[in-house]
Amino acid sequence: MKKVVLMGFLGLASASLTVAAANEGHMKHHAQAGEQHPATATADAPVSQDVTISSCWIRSLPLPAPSAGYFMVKNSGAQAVKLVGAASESYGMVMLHQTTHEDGLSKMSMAHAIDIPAGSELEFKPGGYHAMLEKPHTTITVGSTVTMDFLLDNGQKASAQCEVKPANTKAH
Ligand SMILES: [Cu+2]
Repeated sequence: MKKVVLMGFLGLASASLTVAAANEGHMKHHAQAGEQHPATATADAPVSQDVTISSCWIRSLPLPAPSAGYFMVKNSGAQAVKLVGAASESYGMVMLHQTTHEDGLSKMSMAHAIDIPAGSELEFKPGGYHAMLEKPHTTITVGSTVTMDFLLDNGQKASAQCEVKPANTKAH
């Protein structure tokens, strides 16, 4: 039962959230998932003219916890797209996650294809969708900028410059 309570705290992202709780929650989550996640390849993908990523920031957490990335996705095109993956040269692995709330508890799960309807925006934010950034190649320092690429189901990508912020940041 203890793990459920910890993950509940994590999803709330409330002022009472401590770094220690976030750290443990993420580690337990990933230890349990046990899935294999192939790294998303974005290097050769053409840049989308319709989909843009803005206001991207990364919550820096102490190692070995993964960091979480938040941003706004905008699809100004006439076609619906799906966000199907993400990658960063600064991390060995980036995954799309969704925190969901049920019966007063929250949990994280993999999000394999996230709909971005034509003309719409979707915010990735604490307590909802987020990018989970694992296996940093170097120390990711607060105040630095990390490039992230987001892969779409049409084979195109959208890129973002993400600002690294302290662990206790609540919103951008
Ligand atoms: Cu996550």
